[in-house]
Amino acid sequence: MLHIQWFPGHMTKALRMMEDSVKSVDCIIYVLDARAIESCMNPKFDNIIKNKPVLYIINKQDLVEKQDLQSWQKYFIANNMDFVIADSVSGKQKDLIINKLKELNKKIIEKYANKGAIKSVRAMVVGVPNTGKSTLINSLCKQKRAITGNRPGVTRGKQWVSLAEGVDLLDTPGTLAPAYDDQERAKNLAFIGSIKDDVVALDDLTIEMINFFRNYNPRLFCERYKLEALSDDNIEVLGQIAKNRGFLLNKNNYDYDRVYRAVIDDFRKQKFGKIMLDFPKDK
Ligand SMILES: Nc1nc2c(ncn2[C@@H]2O[C@H](COP(=O)(O)OP(=O)(O)OP(=O)(O)O)[C@@H](O)[C@H]2O)c(=O)[nH]1
Ligand SMILES: [Mg+2]
Repeated sequence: MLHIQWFPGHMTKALRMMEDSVKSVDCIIYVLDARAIESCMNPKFDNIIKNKPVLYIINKQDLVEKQDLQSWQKYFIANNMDFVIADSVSGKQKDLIINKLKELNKKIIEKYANKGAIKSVRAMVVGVPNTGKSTLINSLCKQKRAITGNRPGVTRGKQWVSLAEGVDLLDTPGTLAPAYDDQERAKNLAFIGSIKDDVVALDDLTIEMINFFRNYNPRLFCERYKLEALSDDNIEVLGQIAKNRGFLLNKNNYDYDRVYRAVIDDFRKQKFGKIMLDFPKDK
């Protein structure tokens, strides 16, 4: 069983900073990873964002199948949630996102315009770690202004970035919930690299991945590691992978650490294909 909890001091600080900064912004950009949309919803944000218009960015769309996103599109529409499906590395959705932001803040922009003033839209960008907040900001300003990286906890302080289109964006550090009663969510966040690997037991995480594939599609897993069938015995599966890959400490012992790393990296590098972990519960 996995027991994941990761809430370091910088996240407490970041949430406080967000509570403070939200007073001076017009709207929120809430960045979600398309592979685990539900798990990326952080209840800790609810209170912070409750009085502001929210634009959800379903990011990393390139990592899931288009048809899997359909149920989420329906869900967001049914719940009156504004959203854009995006892949921030490409930055193709720049105009769409800026237009949506202006649409969302139409009233206040018009109010200023009536007085002969130009209002720039101020948006705070929030999300759990590693969803692509800083990458999104860079794609919108077409410059590498915010630091990015494929691990959680890259952004530490707050950073304002101004776009020529009259939009100011506040980058914030990724933050998680202080505790996860629902370890299913925590597990999904660990799968997509939103929780630091140092705080997750890699052997447990790998076993959770094997269990996941046993349900999802055992054939995919077997093909990747050239297994005849997926045994019910997880330790046996780990041994078979080590044997087939030649991960040996010495003649008589498998190098299990290399097995863990291989399975987790393969998942994160889409070596099993495009996998969506969360689907909407209430439709
Ligand atoms: N495939 C794909 N990768 C993306 C996309 N957007 C961001 N990434 C990658 O996701 C990783 C995390 O991106 P960041 O922008 O640093 O994420 P962040 O949300 O700012 O992370 P923290 O600051 O740690 O909270 C990087 O390796 C990005 O290249 C996307 O749309 N598709
Ligand atoms: Mg960042």
